[in-house]
Amino acid sequence: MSTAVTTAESIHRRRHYLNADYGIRSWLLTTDHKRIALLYLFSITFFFALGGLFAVLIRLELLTPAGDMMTSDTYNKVFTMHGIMMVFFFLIPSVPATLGNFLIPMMIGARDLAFPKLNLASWYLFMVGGMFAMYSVVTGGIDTGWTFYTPFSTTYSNTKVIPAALGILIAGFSSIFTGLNFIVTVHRMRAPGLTWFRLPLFVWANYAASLIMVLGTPVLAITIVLVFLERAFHIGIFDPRLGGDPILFQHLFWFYSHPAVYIMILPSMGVMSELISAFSRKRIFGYTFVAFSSVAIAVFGFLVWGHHMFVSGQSVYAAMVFSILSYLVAIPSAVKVFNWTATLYKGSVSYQTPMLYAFGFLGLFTIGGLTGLFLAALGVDVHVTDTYFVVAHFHYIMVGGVIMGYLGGLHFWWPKITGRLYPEGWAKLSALVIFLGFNLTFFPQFVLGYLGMPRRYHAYPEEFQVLNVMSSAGASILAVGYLLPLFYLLWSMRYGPEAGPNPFDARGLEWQMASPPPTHNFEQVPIVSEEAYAYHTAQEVPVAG
Ligand code: HEM
Ligand SMILES: [Cu+2]
Repeated sequence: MSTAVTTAESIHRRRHYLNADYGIRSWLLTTDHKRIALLYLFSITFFFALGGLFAVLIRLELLTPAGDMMTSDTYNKVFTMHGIMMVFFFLIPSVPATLGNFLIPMMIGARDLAFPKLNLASWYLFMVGGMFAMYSVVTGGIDTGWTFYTPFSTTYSNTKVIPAALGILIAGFSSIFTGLNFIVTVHRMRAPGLTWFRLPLFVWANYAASLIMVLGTPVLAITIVLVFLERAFHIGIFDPRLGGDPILFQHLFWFYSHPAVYIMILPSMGVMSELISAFSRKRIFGYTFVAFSSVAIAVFGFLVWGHHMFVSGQSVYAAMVFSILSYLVAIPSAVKVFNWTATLYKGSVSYQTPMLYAFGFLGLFTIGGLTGLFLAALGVDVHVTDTYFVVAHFHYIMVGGVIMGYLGGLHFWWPKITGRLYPEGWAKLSALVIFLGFNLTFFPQFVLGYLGMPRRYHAYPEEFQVLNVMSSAGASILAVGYLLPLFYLLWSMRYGPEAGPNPFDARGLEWQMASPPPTHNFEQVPIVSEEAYAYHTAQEVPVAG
C-alpha cells in the first residue's frame, strides 16, 4: 500500500486526458469526448443549482397558506423558471451528455465519438440556449409554465416568452446533435467482436434515448417556431379568432414532451443496469429483454401523448385509446424493474454508495410508475389532474428516478473520471439524506393532490398547511443532501486516495484502462470475446474508499 502523497504524485506523472493540456483554451476548444463530458458536468450543475434556488423559493412561499412572500405574478414566474431550468437544462442532458459522453466511446472500444467537433458544437449550442433562458430570467422572467400552453403564451402573457422559447429551441438542437452522434457511433465504431448483444445495457439505453432525441426534438423545434410566429405576427395557427386551434399546441407539445420524459429516464435506467450487475456480481437477468425494452419504450413513448390531454376536451374515444396505450408503455418499464430485481436474487450484493442510489431508484421509480398508471386511468385522472398528485408523480420519476440514477452513476464512475476515490462514509450519508429528504418532500404531495390541492397556486386553504410544511421541511433536507456531494466530490479531486483502474472490480472495457484514462482511451483497438457482465463466480465486491 502506498501513501496518499506518493499516489498523488503518480497521477500527476502519468499523462492522461486531464493533464494532457493546460489552460482554458485547451478546454474550450477540446474535441475529446471526456473533456466535453466535464464541460457538460459543470454547466448542468450550474443550471441544477439555479433551478434548485427557484424550488427553494416555491417551497418557502408554500410554507404558509397565505400568499405572503411574493405576489401571484412573481410566483408564476418562479415555478415556470424552475421547470424550464430543470427539464430542459438539467434533466434532459443530465445522464447522456455527461456520463454518456464520457462512457459510450470507452464502453464500445472507440477512441472518441463519431463526430468530435459536432460534439463540441453541441455543448456550445447548449450554453447559448442556456444564456437565452437566463436572459429571460434576468430581464423579468416568464410566467407561462414550462409547458407554454396557448393561448396564454401566444397572446396574453406579457413576459419574456420569446427569448425563453428561443433558448429551448437552441438547446434542442444540441440534443438532436448529441443523439445523432451517439447513434452513428454505436452503429459504426464498435470494437471487433462487440456485437449488439454484447453491448453494455447503458449503451442500449442511450441508443434508445438518442432515437427519441433525433425523432422527437424536431417536433418541439417546429412547435416553438410556430409559437414565435403566432406571438410576433398573429398568423392564426393557435388563435381561434383567426381560425386556429389552441389545443393543436398541446398535441404538438406533448408529442415531443411525453417521449422526452423517456429521454430523461432511459439513460438513468441504463446506469441502473450497470450498477445492479456490478454490485450483485451477476449478468442482468433477461439481458435481451432489458435491451429490447429500451427500444420498446422509445417506440411506444410516441403513442401516448394524449394522456396529458384527458381534460382538454378530446373525444372520449381518443381518451380511451390513449389510456390503453399508456398502460402498454408501462409494460417495458416494469420488465426492467422485474429483471433488475431478479438479478439481485441470489446475487452477492454489496451495499456501497452507487448501490444505495440504485436501491433508491428502484423504490422511487416504482412508486412514480405505479402512480402513472393511476393517472392513465381516465376516472382517476379527471379527479387528480392539475393537482399536486401529478406533481408528486412526475417528481418521483424525474427527481426520484432520473437524479438517483445520475448520482449513482456519477459515484460509480467518479474514480474513472478523476482517478480518485470519494469518501465512502460521507457518500453513504448523503445518499441516505437525499432518500429521506426526497420522500418527506414529495410523498405528502400525493395526499395533498388527492385531497384536491391544485398545482401552480401560491396560496391555499389552511387545512392543507400541515402537509405543505412537511413538504417544505423535506425540501430543505433534500437541499442539504444535494450540497454534500458537491463538497466531498470536489474535495476528493485533490485529496482522495488514488483509485487505480478498477476499484469496484467491475466488468466492461472502460474499467480496463488507467484512471483517469489517456486521451485516446485505447492504445490498441480491443477485441471483445465475451458477453457483457461476465461475472463468472459470485465473488465479494472489494470495498472501495
Ligand atoms: C410508467 C409509465 C407512465 C405512465 C403510465 C404515466 C402517466 C402519466 C399521465 C397519465 C400523466 C398526466 C396526468 C395529468 O396531467 O392529469 C402524467 C404526467 C406527467 N408524467 Fe407520467 N407516466 C409515466 C411515466 C413517466 C416518466 C418516465 C416520466 C419522466 C421521466 C413522467 C413524467 C411526467 C410529467 C413531467 C408529467 C406532468 C406533465 C405536466 O402536466 O406538467 N411520467 N404521467
Ligand atoms: Cu406522458
